[in-house]
Amino acid sequence: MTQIENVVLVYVELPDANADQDIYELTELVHTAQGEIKLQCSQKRNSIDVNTVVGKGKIEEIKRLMDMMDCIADVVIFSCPLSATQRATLKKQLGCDVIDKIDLILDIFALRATSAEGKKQVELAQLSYNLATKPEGNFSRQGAGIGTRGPGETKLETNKRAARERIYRLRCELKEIEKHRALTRKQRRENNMFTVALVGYTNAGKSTLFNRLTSADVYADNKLFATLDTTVRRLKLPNDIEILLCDTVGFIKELPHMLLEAFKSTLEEAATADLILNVCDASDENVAQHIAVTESVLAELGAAAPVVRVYNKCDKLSGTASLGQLLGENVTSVFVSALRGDNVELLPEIIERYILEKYSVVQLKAPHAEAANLLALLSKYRAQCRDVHYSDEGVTLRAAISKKYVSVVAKYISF
Ligand SMILES: Nc1nc2c(ncn2[C@@H]2O[C@H](COP(=O)(O)OP(=O)(O)OP(=O)(O)O)[C@@H](O)[C@H]2O)c(=O)[nH]1
Ligand SMILES: [Mg+2]
Repeated sequence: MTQIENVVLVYVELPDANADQDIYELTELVHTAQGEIKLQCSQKRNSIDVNTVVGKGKIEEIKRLMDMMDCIADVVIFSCPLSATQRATLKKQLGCDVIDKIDLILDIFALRATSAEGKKQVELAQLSYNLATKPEGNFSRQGAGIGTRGPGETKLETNKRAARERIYRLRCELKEIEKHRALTRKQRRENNMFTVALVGYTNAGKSTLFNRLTSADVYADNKLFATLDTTVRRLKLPNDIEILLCDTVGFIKELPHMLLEAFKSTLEEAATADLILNVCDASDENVAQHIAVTESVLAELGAAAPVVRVYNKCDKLSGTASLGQLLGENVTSVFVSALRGDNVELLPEIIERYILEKYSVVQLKAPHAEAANLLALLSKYRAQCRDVHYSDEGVTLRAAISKKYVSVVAKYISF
């Protein structure tokens, strides 16, 4: 059982920041990491101080407030990334462990990781971040709270040399897992499976939608980063074409680069999908930013597939004012409530429309003498076959075949 920690939150408001939104998101992150905010301070600044992040006077004020507090703070969390120097200085001046938002996000990922691959990916990201930003001797917090936990509540390696060795080992192990994953992806492609990925900001409702579409039982919760591992399930479309639907890890603003790196192979599922459903929470006033973050991460991952925007949680929508501008954009969009099921049935139809741009669904018929030839052609050109019937006259079936190859079976098409 993880202990609740007392947290002091320090928000640095830089020009162009949206303070309310940033603080709300940070607060949610702290709660998700099982921290309780005892004190919250902020300062507007044009730039970050190289030693103390905020001004010296502000640090003294925070220290004073901390001393006045009844209960002792376990950790001070800064909203901006901290350098090794800043960490050392702040720890000394505040007399308390100091971490940043990236440590916090990594910590949540560590709490969430369940699969062997997920755990290795998170540990790799944590150790890489520690090596890059933490001074020796202050490499990790001394206690056992937010920012010190490795996946599965193991303690993270705190010795730099040992951490480097561990990173090397983790990279090797992940490379092996990635080989297997790449093979599965290749097999899927060879089987001509069309892949659709549910992608989007954390807590948008991807897993809820995934479960509703595929009758799966993926963990969905009102917590940030409920999902870390990609889950793939088959989904049958109205025309009987089968596709693979993937549920993926959620994104967040300023997603730590180490995490993107470490999760590259998992995220590859999204990046290599044939169609991407960008699921967003339409009832969140920051929906525009959430969409932009998701689409920029996808671009960074090199995803080239068309994107359909799925505006979820429409049951909570009171006015569409904040959505007006987005809806003017030239992107296919659909409004659903994954929780209630409203409009969810439209999604298979929309997916099918995209597939039918690439595939033709044809009814085929061949006499017995040519049946083997037809089936061999369909297999060679990786068509999906349905309703195969043998009768006295021969074989009839329905096939979804890539438009590129439909001419190959043209003589067998029957109407
Ligand atoms: N009101 C409402 N709540 C929803 C809807 N869809 C999902 N939720 C709730 O939103 C919360 C997050 O849902 P998840 O499905 O876990 O979201 P996710 O996008 O998979 O989140 P991560 O895995 O953390 O990225 C849960 O509490 C869901 O019950 C919806 O259509 N309406
Ligand atoms: Mg999820």
